[in-house]
Amino acid sequence: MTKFQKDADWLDFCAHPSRPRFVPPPGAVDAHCHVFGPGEVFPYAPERKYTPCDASKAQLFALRDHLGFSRNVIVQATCHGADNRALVDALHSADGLARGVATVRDTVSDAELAELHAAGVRGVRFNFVRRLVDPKPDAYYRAIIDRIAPLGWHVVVYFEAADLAERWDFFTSLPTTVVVDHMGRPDVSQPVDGPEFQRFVRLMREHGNVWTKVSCPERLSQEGPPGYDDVVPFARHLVEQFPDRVLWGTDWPHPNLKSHMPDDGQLVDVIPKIAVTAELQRRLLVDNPMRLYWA
Ligand code: 0GY
Repeated sequence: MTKFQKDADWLDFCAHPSRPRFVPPPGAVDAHCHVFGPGEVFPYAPERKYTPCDASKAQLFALRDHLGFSRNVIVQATCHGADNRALVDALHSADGLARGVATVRDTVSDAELAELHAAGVRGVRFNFVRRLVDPKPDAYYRAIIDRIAPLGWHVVVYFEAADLAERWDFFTSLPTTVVVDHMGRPDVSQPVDGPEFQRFVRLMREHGNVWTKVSCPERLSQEGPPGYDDVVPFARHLVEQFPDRVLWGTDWPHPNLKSHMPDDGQLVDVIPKIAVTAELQRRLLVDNPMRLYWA
C-alpha cells in the first residue's frame, strides 16, 4: 500500500505488453521513459499536478528486455519535481545501461550537479506544459543553463505546438543541444505541410542544435491503436529530414493518458513505419542516442 493514492482517473501502464514484431537493432535505446516512486521510498513532490501509479526501475528494466532494447534514458517527470532521488537510484541500479535527464532548480549546488553527473545524468528538462508546471521567467532557465552547459549537458524541452511561436526566441537562443519532446506535440489533424508543423520543421532546419524525440503516437493520435497511423507521417518526415537528430522512446509508464493505455509492443511496431530502412532505424535507435548520452 503506497502512502500516495494515485489520481482517481489514472490509467495504469499495460501489465502484459505484447512482444513486438519489429526487432530493434542491437544496442537500441529507449530514450524517453520514466520511473515513478515507489512513493513510499521516493515521495512525490508537494508541488506536483498529478499523482501517478508507482512505476519502478525493476519494471522499467523488465520492459526494456521484453521489448528487445538494451538501454534507457530516464527522464525526470514533474510528479517528482526537482527531487531526482528516484531517477538517481534507477541509474545506479542500471549497470551503466541507463542515462538520465534531471530537473534542477536555479539554486542547485555544484556538488549536486557533480553527483547527478556521476550517476549518469546528461541533461536537464524544462517543462512548459501549463497543465504540468507553473511557468517561470526565462531568466530562471538561463541561470540553470549557465550551470549545466560547462558539464556538456543538453536541455530537453516539452511544450505544446501552439506555444512554439511565443517561445521561439528563447529556444533559438539556447547555446546547448536542445531536444524537443514528442515532436513539439503537433495537432495531427492538421497537414504535415501545414503552417503549424512546418514551423517546427523550420526550427529544426534553421537550428542544427535542435533534436527531437519522434515519440508518443499514443498521446498525439486521434485514430489510436494499433497503428497510430495519423501520427506516422509527422514522425517519418522528421526521421527522413533530420536522421542524425532524432530519438525514440516509449514514454513508459505513459503519464496522464485519459483515453487509452498503449500496449508498448504495439508502440515498438510503429518504428519501422517512421524509420523505413535499417540504416534509419540504426541511427534513430542506436547511433543518435549513443552519441548524445554515452559519448
Ligand atoms: C511525458 C508526458 C507528460 C508528462 C510529463 O513530466 C511530466 O509529468 O512529461 C504529459 O503529461 O504529457 O513525456 O511523460
